[in-house]
Amino acid sequence: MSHVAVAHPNIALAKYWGKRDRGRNLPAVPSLSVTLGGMTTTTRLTTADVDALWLDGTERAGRPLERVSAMLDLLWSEAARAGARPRACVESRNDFPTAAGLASSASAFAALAVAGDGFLGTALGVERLSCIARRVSASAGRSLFGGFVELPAGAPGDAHLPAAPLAPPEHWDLRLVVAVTTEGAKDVGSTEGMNRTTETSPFYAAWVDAAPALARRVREAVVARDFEALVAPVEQSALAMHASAIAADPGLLYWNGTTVEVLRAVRRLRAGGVPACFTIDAGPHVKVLTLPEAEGEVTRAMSELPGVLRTISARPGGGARLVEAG
Ligand code: 2P0
Repeated sequence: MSHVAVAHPNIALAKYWGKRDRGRNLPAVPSLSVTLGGMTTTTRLTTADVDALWLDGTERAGRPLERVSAMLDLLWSEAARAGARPRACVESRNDFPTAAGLASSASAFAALAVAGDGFLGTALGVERLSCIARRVSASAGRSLFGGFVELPAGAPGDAHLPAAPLAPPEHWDLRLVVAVTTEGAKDVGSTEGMNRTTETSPFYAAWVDAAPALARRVREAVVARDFEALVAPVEQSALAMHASAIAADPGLLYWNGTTVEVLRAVRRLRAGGVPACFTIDAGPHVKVLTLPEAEGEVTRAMSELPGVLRTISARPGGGARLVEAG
């Protein structure tokens, strides 16, 4: 038995940062993302005696394998299947660099949800798969769907909280240029970073208060395909998220010097009439949103900045899907 699924990373225009309920992994704030085409995680499940995990050709044990087994267990129990869950050898590959800050956990767990559902024969449907992926890694719940996707905040005790598609990839040909500012993994992962922010940042409550209105403004701009209206709430969502993280104890400094130079360069471009705005995740890279006619100029401007190692370009893409079953 072998089942293969593919999924793509997503980038949040309105950020998720903080959990309402850690056990159920419910986000404290609503988020809105765009699923990216081009970059792909491919995940194959085959029958095995015990669960095993291979990431980009290297066998992994410990926490990564535990999360994989936990997701397969969730699929099995969600489908109320009796008996022992079949064990799987999971082989997952990314065709994009993990260190590029492109949320490889989102595409990884979205692909695993779909491949696992096929492998186990649980036939749960995309909404329940999104809910299960979200429980393992909240941003993964969004990568089940293509195009523009929303994940609401959870209410305490929520059992069912999937992401939902807002508009297909064809809705708006936004372009994303990633300015890569370092090679290598970040110091503090997203889960640990957001939990530390929740527990210790005096600005966490202000972030949770501000986030819903920002997400609403991002949503309106996306629905109207209004780039000018998108700029302010996208940048404020990223900056407010980072402000809350920077004020944690000890403060989370995801940025490096080049990050700040890129932010300034984006604003210079915009002052010169170029449609461009930035967002930043839990790492030092800057993701620049733009429109097709300005993509070349934005890419050139980013590439010329000292400290920018390279750029990666992306555009809206499709949701997770099974590509092989048998
Ligand atoms: C986002 N990030 O909305 C935000 C912005 C990072 C910064 O979702 O703890 O790996 O597994 O639910 O989904 C990354 O966090 O966190 C993330 P968990 P996840 O894209």
